[in-house]
Amino acid sequence: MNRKLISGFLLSSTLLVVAATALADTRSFALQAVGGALSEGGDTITVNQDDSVSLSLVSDKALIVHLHGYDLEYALQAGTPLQIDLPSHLTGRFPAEIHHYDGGHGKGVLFYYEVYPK
Ligand SMILES: [Cu+2]
Repeated sequence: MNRKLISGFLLSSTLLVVAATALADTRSFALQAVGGALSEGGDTITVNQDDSVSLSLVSDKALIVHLHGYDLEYALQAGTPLQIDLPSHLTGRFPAEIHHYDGGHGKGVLFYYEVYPK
């Protein structure tokens, strides 16, 4: 390979890396739960696989959210926003269930997390 070919190859590899990075978006969501249900922000978070997903979650009562599929649990203190970086490598529609609400039993699904294949 001569010098010109090598630099051309390096340039196209760099462009490929930039293109691949651009496909993964950064997505931010903010959800507010009142009385164990969402008061705003809708009940479905929709992203694409491998997006960087950041979720701010706040509840008027202490609760534990269990994200099925990814099997992750998040404990929320009343009135204190929790900043969560959600993984997005698994595709599908996953319920985020309330497991404990204000010291009592759960109140069902807080929101759905939908991850579409790339
Ligand atoms: Cu669960």
